[in-house]
Amino acid sequence: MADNFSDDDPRRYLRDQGFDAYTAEDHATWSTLAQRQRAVLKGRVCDAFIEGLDALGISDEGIPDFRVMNERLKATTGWEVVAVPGLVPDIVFFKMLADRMFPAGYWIRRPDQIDYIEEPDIFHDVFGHVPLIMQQRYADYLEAYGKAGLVAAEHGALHRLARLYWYTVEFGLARTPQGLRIVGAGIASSPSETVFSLESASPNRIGFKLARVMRTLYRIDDFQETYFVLDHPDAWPELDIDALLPLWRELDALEDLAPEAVLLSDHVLTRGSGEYHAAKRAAA
Ligand code: HBI
Ligand code: FE
Repeated sequence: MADNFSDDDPRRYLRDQGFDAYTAEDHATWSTLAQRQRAVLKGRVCDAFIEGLDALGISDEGIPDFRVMNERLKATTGWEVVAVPGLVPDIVFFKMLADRMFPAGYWIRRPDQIDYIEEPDIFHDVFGHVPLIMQQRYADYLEAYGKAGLVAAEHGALHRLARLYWYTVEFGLARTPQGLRIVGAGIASSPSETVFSLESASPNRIGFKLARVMRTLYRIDDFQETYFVLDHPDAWPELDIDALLPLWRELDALEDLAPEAVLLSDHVLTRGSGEYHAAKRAAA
């Protein structure tokens, strides 16, 4: 066992994917999820996402083998997917990203959990996150995010980094000449949020600004009330530590913003009706 490593040492959390241990049922669960998701993503996710799936051999046929994916990923952006047992501590997560390792759960949900799981499984982590890591700018952004996270941890700014990840890597949208497209893994691995994020009248869709996002609280239990929109599917923010430190100090003097807040200074692409979450609150 890897028990000689300290809690914040990434090596403590590294596992073998155990590819040969997946059952026929596991592979069938993957196929169901991947087929459904590829169909709903057509015309909704950014092109680079589909290109990444194809280039990595992430298919509908069954759970991908990390050894095969990693050959292609390493050759293209120098990244590697590593198997972990579940959520790793924030510091470990940041260290892994800073080292161009993307932690992915290796377990897959049971058939009775097909539409909802509490913790990310291999389908969310690999199908949702890994395709865009074939893009150099995205790969660089994730590495910069990890490095910024390690600094944030020393400056009481972990929450700012978590909000940034949430509203870009997990729930980001982007403008394209063909219209809005999905870039976030939390959306791209969920059939219902794939449709909701782009087509519902309920959520706000607001132009991405780093400081704005770092002030904004988020919901982890339901669809987002606001999606932030990059100018382009490859327009990931620069994370310059020398600029982040003074920014965090400025933001500490300001109130946090509610997930549904809209400011006069926002570039509002869609002002949401809020109807979806209002109905839920009324029913509760
Ligand atoms: N661990 N395996 C795993 N996957 C994540 O996405 C993850 C994590 N630990 C912490 C974390 N995410 C986030 O809270 C960070 O963005 C702060
Ligand atoms: Fe995720």
